[in-house]
Amino acid sequence: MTASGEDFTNNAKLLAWVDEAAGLCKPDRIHWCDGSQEEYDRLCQEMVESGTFIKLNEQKRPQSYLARSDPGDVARVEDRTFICSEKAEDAGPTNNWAEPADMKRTLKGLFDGCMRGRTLYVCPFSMGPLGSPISHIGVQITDSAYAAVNMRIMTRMGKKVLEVLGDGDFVRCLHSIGAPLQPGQKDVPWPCNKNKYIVHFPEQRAIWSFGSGYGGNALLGKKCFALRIASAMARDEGWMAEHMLVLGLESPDGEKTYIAAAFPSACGKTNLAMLIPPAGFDGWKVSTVGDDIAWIKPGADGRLYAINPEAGYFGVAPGTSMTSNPTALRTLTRNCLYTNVALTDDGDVWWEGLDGDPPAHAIDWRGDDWTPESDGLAAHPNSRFTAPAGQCPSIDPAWEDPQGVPISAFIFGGRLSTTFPLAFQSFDWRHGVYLAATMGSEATAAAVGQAAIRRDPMAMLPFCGYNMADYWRHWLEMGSLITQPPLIFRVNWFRKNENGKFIWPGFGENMRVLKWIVDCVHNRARRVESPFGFMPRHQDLNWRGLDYDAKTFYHLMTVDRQAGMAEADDQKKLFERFGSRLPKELEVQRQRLIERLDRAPAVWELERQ
Ligand code: TSX
Ligand code: MN
Repeated sequence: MTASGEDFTNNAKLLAWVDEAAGLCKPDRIHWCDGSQEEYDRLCQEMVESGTFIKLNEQKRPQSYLARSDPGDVARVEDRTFICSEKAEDAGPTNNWAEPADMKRTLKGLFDGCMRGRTLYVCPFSMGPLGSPISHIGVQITDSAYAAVNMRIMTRMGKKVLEVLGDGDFVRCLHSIGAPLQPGQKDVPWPCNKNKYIVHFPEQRAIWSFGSGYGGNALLGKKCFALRIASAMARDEGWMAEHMLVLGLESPDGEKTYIAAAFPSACGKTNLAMLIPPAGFDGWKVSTVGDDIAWIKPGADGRLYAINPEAGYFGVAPGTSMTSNPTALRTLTRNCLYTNVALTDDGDVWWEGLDGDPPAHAIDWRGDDWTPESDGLAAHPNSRFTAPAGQCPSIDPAWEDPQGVPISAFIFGGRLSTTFPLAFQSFDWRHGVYLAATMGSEATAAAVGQAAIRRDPMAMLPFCGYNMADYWRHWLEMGSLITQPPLIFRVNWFRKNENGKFIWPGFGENMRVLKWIVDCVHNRARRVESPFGFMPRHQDLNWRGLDYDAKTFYHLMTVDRQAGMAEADDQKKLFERFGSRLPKELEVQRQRLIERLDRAPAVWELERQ
């Protein structure tokens, strides 16, 4: 017996929307997801039978599965991602814009009959703990069972969400892989369409995604809803949707401090969220609230409170190891989904960077035989794990607190081999917003030794659902709205010396910087003023357990006047893209940096302060 929508909800808007979508997509069947373990297990089993999933060795990886995507469907597609606001200026120069009515016509053409021969799954989900005043509800319609089971890990999904929804409103998330089946046509393991569209209608709070089954293109609660649509909701409603990890730091005395941090891709965000304090930090505990997205609202006490809207980690697998992130590896021991990693002969998973010797033989992400002598990679560089957050050993006790956790500091960091020191604090909120807005990260260019800075303001460049200049204005306004704004810091774990070697050991040693930030929060840190911001001296950090001399540290903290000027000059190109929409305050801050550098020696040395 198949249940109909009325067995799940009386929400007239939802029933009407599902009817409308089904009328357009013309699926063979409709399945309302109840979110139960039985349903999850059944969908996984059906995907094993259809060839989409491979069940991993039950002894080595209990209740875990591997999927291999189509080689043309391996990542988010930024050039196919659109923000369809009524006015092009409201999407801004950093987003692709299309006229909403035009785009709707195009999409309706593509979605017409796109689910023939398939099942339409209705997945009601909550971003954030059920019933939290910071949470919001979405419903994803999808013809991908892979998306449905991933959504069950990444969000709170199913019947219980509909009870909370009642007759309220929700974000409409319509997804199709765009691969209808003719009667009798044999399916493939990863159906998708070459023609892809990831489309957001921020004013209607709606998402239409066509042609891809992968990651952020298909799990619409994550980047599409929790960042692009939510950032527009947050602007309208006075809160913040940010591309940030949230972690807790507990001192040996039990003093708890929460920090949120934004980094562009390839900076090791998940590693920082799950950091293990090094030797010399006995009694200190780091706990994980979230590794990717934070929804942040002002509380009655004038502080900002954050929740992690997600319920799982959709992390990059390659590079995850006992040295980079033992906590993640312990999270991955069971109940996980893997996409585009390698399969070993004993039914386990493997990826480049994992500890130990590579397997003598494996099946690579394309499904071909692989040995260490093979030319290509065994795991795709963007291969992923989907893991339930609740089984992370460092999960914070308050990670599902509906009130969220109070944020005391924001950290912004890029991957910068020159110019930027390890850590500094902004002079105030507005200077901090400027430091975040001008954040950049290096993408190694084709030319050898050349590294181009890609500006990635607040790590939101691909994820801001409206004009980035308006987003900066919103950040500036949030600072005046709250009486106890978090302190703002910039960090850079990636500065290199003349020999191209990393000066800072990174990873767990970053705890030394985090502790200084905690000391700043509680007004017990010594800081000195540099042209960039407030800095710690060597004696202001705890060096117990690490042999790191003052000379190397001061080298790491140097501010080169010429490099700083070149940076300030380059920032101008970013600001100019926004014309008159740029908040004046940001240009004021840039001028002030130039003035401070003008007054500084050619090489500003912390040592001399
Ligand atoms: O994740 C990283 N973090 C943050 C950890 C909490 N990575 C991994 C690269 C990003 C995906 C880092 N890589 C970090 C870092 O802090 N730092 C570096 C650079 C680095 C790489 C290797 C060494 C040191 C620094 N090795 C040795 O010093 C032996
Ligand atoms: Mn991310």
